[in-house]
Amino acid sequence: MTIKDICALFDIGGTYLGCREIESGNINSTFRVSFERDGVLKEYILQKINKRVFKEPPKVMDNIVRITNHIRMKVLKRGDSTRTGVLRAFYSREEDHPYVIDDCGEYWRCYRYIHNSKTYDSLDDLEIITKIGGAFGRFQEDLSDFPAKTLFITIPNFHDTKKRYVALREAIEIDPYKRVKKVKEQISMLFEFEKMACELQEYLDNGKLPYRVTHNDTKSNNVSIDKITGDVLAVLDLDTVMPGAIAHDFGDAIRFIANTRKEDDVQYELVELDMDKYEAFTKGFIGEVGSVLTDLEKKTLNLGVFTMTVELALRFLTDYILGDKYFKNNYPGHNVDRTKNQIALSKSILNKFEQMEGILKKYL
Ligand code: GN1
Ligand code: MG
Repeated sequence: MTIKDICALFDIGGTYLGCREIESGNINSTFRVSFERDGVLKEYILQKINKRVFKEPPKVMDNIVRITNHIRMKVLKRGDSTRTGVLRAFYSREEDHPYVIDDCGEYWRCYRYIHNSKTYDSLDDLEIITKIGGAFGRFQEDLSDFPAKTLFITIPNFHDTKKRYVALREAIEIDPYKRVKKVKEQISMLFEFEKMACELQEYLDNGKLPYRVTHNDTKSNNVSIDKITGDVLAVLDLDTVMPGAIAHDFGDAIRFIANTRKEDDVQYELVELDMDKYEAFTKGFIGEVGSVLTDLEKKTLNLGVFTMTVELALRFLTDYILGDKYFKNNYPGHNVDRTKNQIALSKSILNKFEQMEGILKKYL
């Protein structure tokens, strides 16, 4: 089936004009498609849901519909006009569900494209970083009364760092592609980080930290920004919204946004935590969600930054050892380069930990 055929299965009208693939995201395939209706250009985001990663796409979509309805209700209550871009999924033309299935059994979803919006794979504008921090903080706030337990777990143990270590150990044991010998140095570094990186999960396991509804993939490119005003339009990519720790969201965002280099940059010696960006994000995030945090949540936010960085290094390395089946790779060894980058960032975070604590205190 062509993209045009798939679009025809959704309840959207008009004449199909064309599509182009959007090369962002390491998991799903995304297309921007254009239609013309009554002389007006209509654009949509069409996404094929990666079934290897998300085993039950209908349940992923069910989570998304419930979450976006909840947020929309909050937006309306606030009368907040700048936040009207909450994602809205189109339904199938024939059936009563917000996805369609193509002739290969693949699941597709379709969202309205948010006009005059952009997303940032990297950015230096501190004001916009603060707004992105605010968007993720507000997301937490808006969902703080959503019944977390009713959400479907789209990827089991997604941010369970202890289990990520177990997975690495198992991969090393099997070593199906004889790759372990090439990454000995990275493996031993990650084991050095293990104790501290597993502390957060300990707090969750023993009930000292609450499970909240978290986004779990808080990269800057998952926030849609108004091209002209720089205001936040919507939080995107809700596939991994599940119960988790606030520190996961804070940590993952800082890991991505405040890295002086991109996530897969190979100039590892230039990889550092940018403290201005750290502060800009923290200011926005805490400003929106600070009032709901428990003492231990506040105390573990920076631990989350370290944890999420180490955890992603673990995931990239485990995927490499097991044959690069999970993340999209642009070239052989891409996952190793990503691992080295995240290890370099983890070291920088440790070096700057006290400084981070000082800044965080200012906003709590
Ligand atoms: C994946 O596909 P994307 O870029 O939204 C991954 C995240 C990682 C990220 C690293 C479902 O996200 O957990 O942090 O790559 N998503 C999933 O770039 O595994
Ligand atoms: Mg994602």
